Amino acid sequence: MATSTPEALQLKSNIDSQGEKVRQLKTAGAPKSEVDDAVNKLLGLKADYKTLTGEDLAGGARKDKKDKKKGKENNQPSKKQEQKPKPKPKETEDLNREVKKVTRLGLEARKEENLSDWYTQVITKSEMIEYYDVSGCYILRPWAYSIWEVIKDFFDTEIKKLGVENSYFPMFVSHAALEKEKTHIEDFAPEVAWVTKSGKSELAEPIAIRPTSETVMYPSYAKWIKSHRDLPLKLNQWCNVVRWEFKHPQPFLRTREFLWQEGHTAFETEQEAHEEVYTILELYARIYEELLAIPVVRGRKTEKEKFAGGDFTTTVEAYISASGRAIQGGTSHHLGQNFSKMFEIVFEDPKTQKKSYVFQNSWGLTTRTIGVMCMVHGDNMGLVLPPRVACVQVIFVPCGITANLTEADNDLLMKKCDEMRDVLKAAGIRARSDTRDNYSPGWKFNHWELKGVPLRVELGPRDLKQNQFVAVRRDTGEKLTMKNEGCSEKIKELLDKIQTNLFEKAKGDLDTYLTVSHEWEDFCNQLDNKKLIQAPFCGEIPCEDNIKKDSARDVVVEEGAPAMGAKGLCIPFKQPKELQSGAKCIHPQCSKSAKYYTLFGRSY
Ligand code: 87F
Repeated sequence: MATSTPEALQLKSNIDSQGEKVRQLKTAGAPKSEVDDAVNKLLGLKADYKTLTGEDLAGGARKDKKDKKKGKENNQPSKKQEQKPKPKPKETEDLNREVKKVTRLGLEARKEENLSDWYTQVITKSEMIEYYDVSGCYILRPWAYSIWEVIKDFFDTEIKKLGVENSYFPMFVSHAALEKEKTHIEDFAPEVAWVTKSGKSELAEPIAIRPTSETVMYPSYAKWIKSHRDLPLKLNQWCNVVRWEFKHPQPFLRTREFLWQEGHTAFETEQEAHEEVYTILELYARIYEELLAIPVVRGRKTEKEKFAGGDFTTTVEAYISASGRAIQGGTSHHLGQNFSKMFEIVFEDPKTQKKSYVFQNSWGLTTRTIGVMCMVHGDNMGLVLPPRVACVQVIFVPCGITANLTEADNDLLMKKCDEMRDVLKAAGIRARSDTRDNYSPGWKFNHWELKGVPLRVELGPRDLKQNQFVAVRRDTGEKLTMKNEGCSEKIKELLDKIQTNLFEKAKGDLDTYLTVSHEWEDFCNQLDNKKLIQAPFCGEIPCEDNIKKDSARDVVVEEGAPAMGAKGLCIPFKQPKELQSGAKCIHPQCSKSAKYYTLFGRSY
C-alpha cells in the first residue's frame, strides 16, 4: 500500500508530533495519567496508519531510542520522514472544491474540547513553531517570524515618527548593575538566569542575562544626559530577553526566552512623559486591533499589578474566549523619577540652575502577540491569519486536472496561476502559486487552510475558458466566483472584508463576555461563566488579594487545574458607567468605598 500518499504523510507527521509530545511530557515529569493519555493517542495514530497503509510505522516514540543512540536529543526528523512524496501521475479525478475528507488528518484535537492539544498542533502543523530540547524555548519558523516582522515594521515606523531611535545594548548584566535596582527586582530575582562558567572554569563574577534592560541602559543614560538640551532621550531596542519562569511554558504565551521591543525614554517634564505613555499604549492597541484583528481593553494596572519600579502602568488586555482567560497584551509604564534617582540621571534645570531628575517611561511588546492571535482566530481546521499580518495572503491552487486534460492545457493552467500571482504581487498583495505536481489539490487545500492563508484562489480549465476564478475565504469558507477583470481590486476588497470580519467576530466575543457586576455572588458566578467583570473596587492591594483568593474554586475547569481566582486586569479608561456615589467595593468583607470600576477575570 502507498505510504507516500498525502494522507499517509500527514498521518506520519501527526505521529511524529505526538511522539514528540510524549517525549516532552516524560522529560517534564508530567503526571502519569497525562503521559498515558498521550501514549494511547500515539498508539491510536499508529493503528490508523496501519489501517491506511497496511504497514507498521517505525517512528514516533520508537524514533526516540534511535535518535538517542546517535546522541540526538531533539526532534530532528529522520531521513525517512524528510522524504517528500514521489511525484505521482496527474490526478485522475477532479478533486476540485470537495475535498474536506482529508481535513481529519490535519488537526487531531478540537479547540473546544482540548485547547492545549489543539494549540500545540496548530502552531506545529502550520509550521510556525518547532519544538526545541531546552524547556520553554521554541524555534520561530518563517511562518511565525514573518508576523513578527509585520508588527515590527509597523511599530518601528510609528515610533520613529515620534523621534524614537533604535540602538542595541549588551545582553549581559554585571552583578553590580543588577544590584542597583535591587528593591524592584527582588520579586523577579528567581527568574534571572546567570552565566557562571566559561568552558570548565568558573567566572570570577557571575553575569546575568537581561530579563529587561533598565539596569543595562540607565548607567549610560546617566552619562549621556547632562543638560536639558540632551532631552528628551528616546531609545528603543529590538532584542531577546530571558526570564527563567517555572510555570508551565507555552509557545509564544509563556516562554523562557522571547523577542520584544523595549523603549526607554527620558524627559524634562512629567507632562511630556505622561503624554508619551498613552501615545505608545495606543500604538499597542492598534497592533492588536488593526493588524491582528483583536479588540483590546485599554486601561491602567491596579497597584497590585503595576510594575513596582514605576509610578503607574498602562496596559492593553485581550480576551481568549476558548479558555475564558484574559491576557496582557503590552504595557507602557511611567517611571516617574524612581529610576533617575537610583541611577543619578540628572540635568541642570535651565530656569533654576539646579540639578533635576529626569522623568522616565518604559514600554514593551513581545512575541506573545502571535500566540494571542493563534488562540483568538484559529479554528478546527487550523490557523486563521488576519490578512494584514499573513505571510501569504492569497494562494493559487490549480484544480480540475483530469486524465483528459492535454499537457498543453495543463501547462496553460499552471502558467495562468503564476501569471495571476504576479498581477496580484504587482498590486502589493502577498500572493503565491502552488503549482507543485506531486500533491493533489485536496492536499493543498488542507495544507494552506492549516497554515491559515486568508484567501485561496482555485483555477480550473473551465475557469480559464470563462475568464474567471473561484475565491474561497478562510474565515467563512464562502466561495465566490469572479471575473478576472480587475482581480487585484476585487481581491484587495475581499482581504479587507476578511480582516474586518475577523475583528468583528472577536469583538462580538469580547462584548459577549465583558460584563458589569455589583454583587459578590454574581461576580463569582460570572467568573465561572468565563466572563470578564467590571466591578466597583477600592483599589487596595490586600483587598485585591482577597478577591483573588475568595473567587477561586475547587472545581476542575481545565485539565487538572482548579479554577483560579480573578485577577485585577486593569482599570479601564472607558468606565462602563459612572460610579454611584457611596458605591461600596465588590468584596463582601471590604467596607471601603469603591474608587472606580476595575476589570477582573482569569488570566494567563
Ligand atoms: C523578570 C526578571 C527580572 C519584569 C522581570 O515591562 C526583572 C524583571 O523588571 C522586570 N520581569 N520586569 C519588569 C519589566 C518592566 C519594563 N521594562 C521595559 C517593561 C517594558 C519594557
